[in-house]
Amino acid sequence: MTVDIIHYDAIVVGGGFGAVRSLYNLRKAGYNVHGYEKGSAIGGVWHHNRYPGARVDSDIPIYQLFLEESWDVFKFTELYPGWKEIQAYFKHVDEKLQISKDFTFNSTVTACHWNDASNKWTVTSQSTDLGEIVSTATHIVFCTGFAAKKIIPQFRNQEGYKGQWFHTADWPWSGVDIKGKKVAVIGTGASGVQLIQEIASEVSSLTVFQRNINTAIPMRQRKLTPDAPENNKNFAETEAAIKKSSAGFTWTNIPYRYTDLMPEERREQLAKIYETGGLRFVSGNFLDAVTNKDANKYCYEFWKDSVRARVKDPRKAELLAPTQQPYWIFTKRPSLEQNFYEAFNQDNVDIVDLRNDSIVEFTETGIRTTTQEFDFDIVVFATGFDAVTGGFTQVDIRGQNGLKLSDKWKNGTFTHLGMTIADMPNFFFMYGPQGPTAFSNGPTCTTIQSDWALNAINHVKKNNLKYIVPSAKAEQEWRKRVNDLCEATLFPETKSWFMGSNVEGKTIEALNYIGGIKSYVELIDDAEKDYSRDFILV
Ligand code: N01
Repeated sequence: MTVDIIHYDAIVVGGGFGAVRSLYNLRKAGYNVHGYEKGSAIGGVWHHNRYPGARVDSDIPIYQLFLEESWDVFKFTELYPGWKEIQAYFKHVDEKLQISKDFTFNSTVTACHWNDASNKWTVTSQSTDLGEIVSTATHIVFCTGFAAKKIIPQFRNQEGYKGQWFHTADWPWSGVDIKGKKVAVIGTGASGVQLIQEIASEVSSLTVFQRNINTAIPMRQRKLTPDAPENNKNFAETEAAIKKSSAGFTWTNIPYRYTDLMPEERREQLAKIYETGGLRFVSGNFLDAVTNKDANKYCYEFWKDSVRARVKDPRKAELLAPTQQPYWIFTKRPSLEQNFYEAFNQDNVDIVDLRNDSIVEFTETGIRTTTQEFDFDIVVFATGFDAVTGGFTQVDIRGQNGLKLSDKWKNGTFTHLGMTIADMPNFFFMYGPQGPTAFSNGPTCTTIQSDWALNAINHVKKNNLKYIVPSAKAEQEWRKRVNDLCEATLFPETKSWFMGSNVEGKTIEALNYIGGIKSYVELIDDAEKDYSRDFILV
């Protein structure tokens, strides 16, 4: 039996903010577009990350789709909504915009191959319901986000462990009964922090395996009523503000360098942003907080003193906020926390310092370290992701002349504008490598990038082109720009997923554009004024 292969003008891969906006944009512009998503509904990371306590750390009103048609109708109940509310929001968006009707869910894209003769992409996906699905497309809009490939470290005898275990990004839909259980959490990134503070009071014991500290910042969560200003902002003003921002927020930075201020002014400025809460303390800090070591040390000292005042046991306090600054603050992603540090004041919560006591192996009943043995009912891997590039290289993507993307990026990532790739015609991606990604919230970054992709696709159509693809030169220049910007900061000195250094063997490089949203918007706007400058148009 032969099955007809369906051809689309564009295929969208993924189901999060970027995919929803891209699909909606393209459909509205008259394209025949279809989406494939591994999960059973739209939502992206919010569909997959359902661990207890998972919540966003960008505040309302900015953490939503900037589509007029869906704006102002959904009223959030918290400034920083949890995963259930964000899933409900996506459901609302779906009812309003009918996104799902153009999606195949439970379907993981495994290959995208460009055909040089037909100038089409062949997309293969594996569906849990329908088996292998093959379709073709003129354009691909790849929206798998930066956290599509989990890291589950392999310890000796892990398979011999008889208890339950999960990665945070794979929390069972049916939930996990953690009440009264002995639980281990490995990892103290954003996922670990959120999980730990949420479950600490429910479990009988919680053992946190910490390798590096998280310099977590107070979230200062609050409830929102439907009438709250955050639920009723002017749509156009908010969108305009985020596009001129540094990190996709509506607030402005401290307009001073550390060196511009007197000691008492420094403290006053820091205290103000710390008290307001949220990521202001991270990306709205002194202008030189990640370039000037003295400024950075000052911020660390401020943060450390604040945390230590909250943790009663001096041993735990020293592990959570060490006297000696362990790395440049802000060069690993700080989380927002609610009662994370107070959780360690409970007798049932303890920390194992993996820098002095490493995990030797799993046993049938738990974990053995160099100095201790533990029994656990549940082990949670809050161990993060092969971030930013892993979601691309785990798919068999092949461009012109059969070039495999994973080969092309073997010794370093090359893109143009963090949205297009030489040798990969009509291929657009967002919230991925060399874009603002880690230094922007998702809705902001994907709003800007999906609109740019739409314009490029329109350009191809309007000019009767077969394809658009960046030149190798443009790509080399963009890579240099991204890496030069990062080199001028303290980021390269820290091991983190920002630099690819959380994955053994991965190239250490700047994976994100660090120049801020405003300058990024200027650069990509400029690029579309004359595509022929940096792109090959055929
Ligand atoms: O992952 P991570 P994440 N043995 O990579 C440790 C976003 N996010 O899922 O620091 C022992 O940050 C690792 O230790 P170290 C957000 O952008 C957002 O938490 O490498 N430990 C680290 O502590 C975030 O940055 C939200 O020394 C091991 C942890 O595991 C990004 O996603 C919520 C280990 C991994 O931390 C990733 O966050 C959640 C090993 N072998 C996530 N391997 C919100 O919106 C790793 N670790 C709030």
